[in-house]
Parts: sequence; C-alpha cells; structure tokens
Amino acid sequence: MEMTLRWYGSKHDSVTLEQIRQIPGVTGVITTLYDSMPGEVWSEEAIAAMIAEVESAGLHVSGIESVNIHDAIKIGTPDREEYIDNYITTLEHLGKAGIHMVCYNFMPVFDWTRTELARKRPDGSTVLAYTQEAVDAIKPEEMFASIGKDTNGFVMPGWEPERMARVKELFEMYRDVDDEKLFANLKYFLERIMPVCDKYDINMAIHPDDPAWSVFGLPRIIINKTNILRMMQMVDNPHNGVTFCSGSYGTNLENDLPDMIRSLKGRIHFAHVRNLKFNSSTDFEEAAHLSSDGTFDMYEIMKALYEIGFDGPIRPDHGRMIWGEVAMPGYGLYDRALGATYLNGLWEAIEKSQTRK
Ligand code: DNO
Repeated sequence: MEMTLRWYGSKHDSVTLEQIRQIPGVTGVITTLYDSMPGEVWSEEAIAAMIAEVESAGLHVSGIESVNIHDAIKIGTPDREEYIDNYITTLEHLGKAGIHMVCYNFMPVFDWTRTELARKRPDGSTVLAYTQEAVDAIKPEEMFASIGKDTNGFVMPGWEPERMARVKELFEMYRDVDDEKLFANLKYFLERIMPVCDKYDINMAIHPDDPAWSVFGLPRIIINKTNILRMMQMVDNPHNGVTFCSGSYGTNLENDLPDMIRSLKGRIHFAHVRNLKFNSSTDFEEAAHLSSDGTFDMYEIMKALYEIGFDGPIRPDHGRMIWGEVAMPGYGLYDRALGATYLNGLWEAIEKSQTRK
C-alpha cells in the first residue's frame, strides 16, 4: 500500500504540500480539480499543472478523488451520452498523464451526509457527527443551511452551494429512480467507460454511500456486501473496483468490515480508513483513528487489507479538529497526520509479524 493524504489544491486547502511532505511515510496525495463541475472535460493542461505542482513539492499524485458524475448519468436521461463522452475524455487525459486510480460515487443528490460538523467531544476536539433523528426532523432543502454555518468558510466536497441551491429540483428529477434503475444506470455507465479504463489501466474505485442507507427517501445502492458484490459481478472487469471506506460502510453496524474486505480481494483500488464511535445505532461521531477511541477494530481492518495483498493508495480519512486548527471540517492536518502515522504503525507491525510466521 501507499500512504497518502487527500489534498484539495492550494486554492481550497488550508494544508500545504510542504506540510504533507513532512508526515512520515506519506508519499502521495489524492487530489482533484476542485473547481470543475460534474460533466465537464478536464483539460490536459489543467491536469498537467496539477501534477507539476504536486511533484515540485516532492510528492506525487496517487489518484483522483473525485471525478464526479453528472446527475444525467445517475438519472439516465438521454443527455447522459454527452456527459459519458466527456467523462471518457477526462479519463483519457488522466490516463495519458499517468494517473491510474479514480474515485467517484453514485449517490443521488447528496454526497456524504452528516448532521453536525463540529460536535464537541469530552477532550475538547470537534468532530463530524450524524443522528437519524436530526435528518428525520428536517427537509432536504434545509440540510445545507443547517450545517453550512460550521464549514469554517470552506467549500465541502459534495456540498457545493451551486448544487445545494437546486436541491428541490434535483429531488424532482430523481423521482422515478429507484434502486434497480440506479443499478442499471451505473452498469450502463461502467460498460461505456471500461474500454478507456482498459486502454490506460485506470482503476475505477466507487465510494460507498454515506451513511450506508437511504436518506430522505433517495435510492442508495453502494451500502453493503451483497450490493457491492452484485456491482462487481454485473461489470466483471478488474478495473471496476471499489474505494473501501471503513467509515462509510461502518455506519451500518451490520456490515462486517474485515469480511467485506476479504470478499473484495483484487477489487479494492483505494482505501479510506477511519473509526466511528457509536452512541446508539442511529447516532455516531467520527472518532480518532485509534481503535480504543471508537467502535471499530482498526487492527482487524488493516490486517484484512494486508492479507488480501492490497497494494493501492490508502489514506487516513476525516480527522478531528484539534490543537486549535481551523480547516475544512474533517480535513485538517493534525489529526489526519496522527491517523496516517497510526495506520502506518499498524501496517508495519502486521507486516513484520506475518513474515516471522
Ligand atoms: C467525504 C468523502 C466523499 C468522497 C466522495 C467520492 O469526505 O469521503 O465526499 O470523496 O463520495 O466521490
């Protein structure tokens, strides 16, 4: 595996490449063209500039998170053809530039959903949190306003104000899309893009829906082992793979994370590893990465990744806001650096104990 950190680009991120370079064991970043809108073609020039900036700091681009999917593709409207063609061109440009991993998601309307961006924990740190009760109590169009005040002035991935302004309209557009239709539209999209992925050896890594159940009545399909295996089989190409995100699949306590990892051998192209602390099955907060701070056994998660021979990029995921840092919620430097170091420590221990067998 390669330890990486997510980076939004110098215009959008409070964390610098120079700081990332100083985290022991982090050699790459996962980045994106954060200003591009879903459906746009990423130009070769913009991709080259992004790579040059990262490389000049002594790091490399280990993959993209995300090239977002236009709603027409998820809904399956006739204009999806044009947007799929654009997506293919973007993949071609990325492939030519030597990028081989692309993370994306297939969630309708909202990307990840949290109800609090700064819940205070007993140690004074703040974290992202979710309660089903809070979601049930508000209308979808109120969602952004209810958390928007806690973004510290940053644009949150998947919560771009332009999109949020259209929430009502988007809900209307998804009215006839159920789980089966969403699966069919995902299959159609994947079948169209697999040839370019084969040509340039690009691993597509679908991110799970977060939380791993339907919110506001919208269909959500990338939520559990059954559905993800169905997706792997419906387009049975090794380039059709997953981002294994422990914090997203883990929102549903019925998901056995190490077992899911083992069942996806060869198809995990990217890993997001973080811990959650459950206060009840419908109330969870994003803990520190350490096993004892949350609900998951991080050793077992890392061991399962090690055992299946995972060799893609991995990143610590959302961190707590600590030590007075002001950053995009979940994406500060300090706690993610602690997370990277902890995950590297677990990996080293697992690796050494395995070779001693
Ligand atoms: C949240 C992220 C997601 C993820 C996308 C992938 O912090 O994990 O926004 O990047 O769902 O497309």
